[in-house]
Amino acid sequence: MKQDEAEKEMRMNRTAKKTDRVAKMRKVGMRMKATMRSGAGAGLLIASLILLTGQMALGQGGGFTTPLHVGVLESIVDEKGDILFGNPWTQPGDLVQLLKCNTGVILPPSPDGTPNPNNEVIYETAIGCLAPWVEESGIFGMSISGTERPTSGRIFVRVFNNPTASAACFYGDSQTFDIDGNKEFIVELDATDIPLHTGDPDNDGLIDSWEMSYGSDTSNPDTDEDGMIDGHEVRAHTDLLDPDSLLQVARIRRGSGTDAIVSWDAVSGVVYQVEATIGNPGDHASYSNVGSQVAASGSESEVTVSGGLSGPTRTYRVRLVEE
Ligand SMILES: [Ca+2]
Ligand SMILES: [Ca+2]
Ligand SMILES: [Ca+2]
Ligand SMILES: [Ca+2]
Repeated sequence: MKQDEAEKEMRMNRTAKKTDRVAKMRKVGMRMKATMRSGAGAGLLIASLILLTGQMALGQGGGFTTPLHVGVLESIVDEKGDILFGNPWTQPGDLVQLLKCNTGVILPPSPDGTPNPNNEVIYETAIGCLAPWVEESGIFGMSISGTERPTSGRIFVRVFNNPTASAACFYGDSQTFDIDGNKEFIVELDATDIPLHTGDPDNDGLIDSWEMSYGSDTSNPDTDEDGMIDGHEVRAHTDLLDPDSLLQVARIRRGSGTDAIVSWDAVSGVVYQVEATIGNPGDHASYSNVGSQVAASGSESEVTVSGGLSGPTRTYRVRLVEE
């Protein structure tokens, strides 16, 4: 089966596979442990760990350190709600970091993804890195042992929406976790929706992180040059990279009798309000609603203006109704 077909099938099955969170927590924990026991490389890792720590353990009269298992149980989505890239068949997936909280709190990274010095990176992996029999996309797991394994302090997980931090435009942080003996850290992180680039140098209402996400130009307010600025296109759910996609009145035509029909390019599910003013739209023209709000169900919507063709000349416009 091709990778894209496999991924599609996995996505279709994703919802069905998330029915029992508690059972799954146990299952993933067991899988992570099984990886350490059964994998050839993992076996060597454990053996060397015992050799390294055995002497210390004997001297202190305590046990030696076992791996710390860290993992997420639900698929993480990006800033647009799409599942992060990476599964056992597609690597490298989006970047996952395990970091320290030296001051007890999480501090934001630099715009290039570099962590604050108080949030030192302990370990890095990628979305999709886990035992190969875990089928979901958008999840990860790690087993940390040896000198990388933290034995005290507070930690957290940071995930980026790209395989490299410097190319990412959004990230997400988990809850913090206090290490207390040998633990499984079940990561709570729903989405990578915190922007790394918050400036809007072209003043189009869209910060650079979102411009990167949509592929628009961070130094051009109207990337597709259709007359509608990038930020307004996002709000109107039109395509900011397609000059044929914008909010505009398509035509005004005759209805029955003196009725006029005003139609406009619409996006399904978006709500609009037609407005009119008498005469030409001068400065500070006062518009009033024509008819009720319209929830679009196709690529063009219309309202009938009763008597719209009689009486004075009117100018019509369509307003986006935002929640
Ligand atoms: Ca911008
Ligand atoms: Ca722009
Ligand atoms: Ca535009
Ligand atoms: Ca457009």
